[in-house]
Amino acid sequence: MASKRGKLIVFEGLDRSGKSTQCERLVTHLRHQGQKVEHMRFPDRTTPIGKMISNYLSGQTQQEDHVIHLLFTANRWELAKAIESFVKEGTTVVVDRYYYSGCVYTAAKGVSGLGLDWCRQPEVGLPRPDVCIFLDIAAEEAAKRGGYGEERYERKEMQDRVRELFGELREHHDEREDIVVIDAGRGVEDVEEAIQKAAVKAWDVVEQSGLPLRKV
Ligand code: FDM
Ligand code: MG
Repeated sequence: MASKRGKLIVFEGLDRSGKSTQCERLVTHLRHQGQKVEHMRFPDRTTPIGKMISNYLSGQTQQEDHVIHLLFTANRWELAKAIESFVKEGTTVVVDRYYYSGCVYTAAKGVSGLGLDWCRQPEVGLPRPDVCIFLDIAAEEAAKRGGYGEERYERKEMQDRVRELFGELREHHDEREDIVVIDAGRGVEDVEEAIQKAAVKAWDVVEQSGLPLRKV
């Protein structure tokens, strides 16, 4: 059989929605099936830009809102070629947060001129996910899971707005066809099963259509 490209699978959701746990579970599951899988997360705090982002999130430094937005985007661009190469050589890339978070978290600040459309522009041209699995949970439910941490954005009002904006992205923007909503308020195993089903479906679409990796 001709060598197949890898898939680009993204997880999104509020803080404490279970993204990291479910990402790891899917990675493990796919590897057990014999797939080559690379696990990434954004922000990738290990690069120089990622360190600036991390310092901003922890409150150690301040950044102008456009600037931090563009740093988050730049952090994706610095790994865009790597993602493309992995996918091309047959490795599936599973990503914990991507440009959807980039758009909604900045837009949720409510700064004049920084709406979803503006926020999305610098993301245009990045590798486009084959599927974005959105783990849906209300901010109150998420907060019950051990509470939020100390980082910037980990506040109820911000999380509520983020959830609303994820909804807007799903309804009105080009992203909508990529996003699969999974009810993340259930037990870990149930959520995992729903994710695997969504992943298989997206996987089959790519295999059957021979769809190349697209761009945002
Ligand atoms: N975040 C994440 C953004 O504001 N923009 C982005 O582009 C990305 C990828 O950073 F509050 C926010 C979302 C979250 C914070 O993310 C740190 P993790 O997943 O909690 O490390
Ligand atoms: Mg966090």
